[in-house]
Amino acid sequence: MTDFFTTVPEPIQFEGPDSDNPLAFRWYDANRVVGDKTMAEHLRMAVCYWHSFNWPGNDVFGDGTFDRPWLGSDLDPMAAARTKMAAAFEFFEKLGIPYFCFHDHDVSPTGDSFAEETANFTELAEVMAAHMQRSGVGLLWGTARLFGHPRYMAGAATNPDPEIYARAAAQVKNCMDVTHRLGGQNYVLWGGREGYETLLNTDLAKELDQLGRFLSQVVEYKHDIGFEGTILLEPKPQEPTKHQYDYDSQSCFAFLQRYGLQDEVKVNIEVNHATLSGHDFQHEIAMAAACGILGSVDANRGDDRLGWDTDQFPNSVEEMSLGVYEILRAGGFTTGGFNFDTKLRRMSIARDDLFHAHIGGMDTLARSLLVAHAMLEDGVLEQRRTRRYEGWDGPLGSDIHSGTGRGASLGSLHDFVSGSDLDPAPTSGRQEELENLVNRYIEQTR
Ligand code: XUL
Ligand code: CO
Repeated sequence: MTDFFTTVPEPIQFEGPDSDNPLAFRWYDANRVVGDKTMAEHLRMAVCYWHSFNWPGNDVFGDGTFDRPWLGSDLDPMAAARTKMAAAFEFFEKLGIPYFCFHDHDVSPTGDSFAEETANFTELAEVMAAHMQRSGVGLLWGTARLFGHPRYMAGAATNPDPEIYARAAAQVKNCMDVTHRLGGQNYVLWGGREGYETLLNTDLAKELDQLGRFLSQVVEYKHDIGFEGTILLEPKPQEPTKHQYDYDSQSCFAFLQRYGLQDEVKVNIEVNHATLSGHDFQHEIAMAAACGILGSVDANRGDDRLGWDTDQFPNSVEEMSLGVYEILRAGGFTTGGFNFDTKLRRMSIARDDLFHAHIGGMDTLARSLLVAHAMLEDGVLEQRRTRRYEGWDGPLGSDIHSGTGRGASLGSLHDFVSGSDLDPAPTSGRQEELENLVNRYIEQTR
């Protein structure tokens, strides 16, 4: 271990809910068994490289505020990348997190040409492999930064210029190779520039076809190299562009079906992106699960008062419990997990702020897992939901679904209703009682 995070000399330990040690876990006990898996296996948490190690703490109005000595422009870029990597792995190990995630350009300098970019990345991938081997920290996912460089200002796959599509494809090939080499569990595509600023200069239909073609080529390449991880789209409705094509889970599903990719690609749902698209996190998870495309999660939340991606650490057990409940109902993660695509606030400039932030996020998810598991295990919510639909298990429901008997057509349903004194009574949805029930689990679960 290096000694960048000197104020946190030892790995973070679990001390239980009554601990008042701010540098201890109160809920995340990696080996605690919850149902059929440990907490670590359920949550599969990851630190993101970009906000934690690559972002200097600048915003559109002000310069960087953070103490990240490897970000100086006067440094040798390859040496700086190695220093940054050593500090990142020191952090992962001291935090005791099982995974991390990166963009190609977070871990490797771009250089002056594509050849140099490729050589740098290939070299640093081996350094990363050695850190992973030594520390046991795994790669949850890799992704290519197809939105930072000016060449991508009008999109990567959806660019009006096919040469830019080609440049993006080459970059993604490199990044998939490295992700595969490092045993990555998933490969992510977030289309920050795959959208438009104005329809006046945009051929929307052409751009959708380009995006569909790009994703098909990614899937083909995955099979060519034998990558066994999952390809994930990360929905977001807007920011940086006015409109992004991967708007939310439901529109991603429609897009995947249109290009025949619904069995090949899943979604990486971000809490803050869910709320930006006008949905609850719980909704996005439930929708993806219903469509069979639930893959992974970026756990960062937004701020109710701000209409952009603030990328804050999760701290609402209520919000996360409802999301984790839907994840468990869907059978839990397979290759996916919870990535902290989270930013410190710009004034959190002490080195150990990064620990406090992740400890809080990890404890929030651990506690949410306990609540969600208790709700599912007791089965009361599921029984209530099942009972609400039980008519559909009867003869009328099955006639409608199978298109037989009374349910064969609108005409046969009309005959059925006309020939009977049918007058179905509405029943209560009991929302408030159910919400109180959820609060009881939150209060009582230990
Ligand atoms: C941007 C975002 C990205 C993706 C990876 O809003 O969430 O960091 O997670 O490119
Ligand atoms: Co994200």
